[in-house]
Amino acid sequence: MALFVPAEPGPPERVRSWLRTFGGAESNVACHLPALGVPSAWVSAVGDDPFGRALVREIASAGVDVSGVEIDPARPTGLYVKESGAHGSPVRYYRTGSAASALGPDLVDRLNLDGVRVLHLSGITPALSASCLALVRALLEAPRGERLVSFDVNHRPALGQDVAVLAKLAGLADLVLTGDDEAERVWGTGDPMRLRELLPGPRALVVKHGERGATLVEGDAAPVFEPALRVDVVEPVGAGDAFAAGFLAATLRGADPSTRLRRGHLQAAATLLTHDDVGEPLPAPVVDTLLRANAEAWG
Ligand code: KDG
Repeated sequence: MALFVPAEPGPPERVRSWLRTFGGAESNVACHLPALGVPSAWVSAVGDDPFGRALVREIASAGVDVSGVEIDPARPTGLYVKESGAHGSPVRYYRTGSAASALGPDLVDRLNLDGVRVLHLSGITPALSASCLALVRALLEAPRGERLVSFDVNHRPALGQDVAVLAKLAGLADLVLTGDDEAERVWGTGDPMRLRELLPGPRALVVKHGERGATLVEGDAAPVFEPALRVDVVEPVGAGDAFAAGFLAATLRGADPSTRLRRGHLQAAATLLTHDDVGEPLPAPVVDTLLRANAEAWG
């Protein structure tokens, strides 16, 4: 989606200058990955309009392969507006009838997933329309061989997602990422071990506990908790996507559980420091130092 953030202080009714950037859970994840050394592609649909052209160009300039993005001449690009605040950012969507909401399961036949090691999906897309739900379900049910399918629950109260549907879709993934607050809304608990019992299908589960840290429960191994990095939050939207990208990049490299979680936290920290949904990664020397630092330096 094209994303609008106020470019001056004051109530939105009075703001005249807006920064136009871009955002969306899956494209945010895709945008982080090239900077982490992982090639990525984003598949979606935009309208044949200036916002669509701009966001595809900007996502491509992050190094993302956008060749699978379709242009829908009949529908507009989705928009969203974010009021910025460190303790939550009210968002407004203008995406009913958008190009992306018209995507459907026929897309599966046009997708070339050869060589794709991770397919990342989110609980947002299935909430956009019945056809989007059918698409995400088809992707989760398709044979995948060695490919890992990750699913970020992304429960957004403003979207009115059906929590039973979210729970069912998550159960079909290999890796599920969720905040403990959203897990509470979907499964009635944010406790990682209790969630593990409720979600026996996925091989791995990452439960994020906000500014406290995150827990990885994988296979039969004992849960691993890693504290988050303390940062002065500018605006939190997009941090979960950044975390997913850092975690997935380290997973693809075969890193150990703590490093995978730390990579997630480091990527999230960079996004928390900006009004943007993606932001700039932390400088490599800072990342290297923090990856090696002991637990006290983090928590
Ligand atoms: O995770 C961030 C997303 O919530 C944001 O980019 C917008 O995809 C979005 C949505 O529908 O909330």
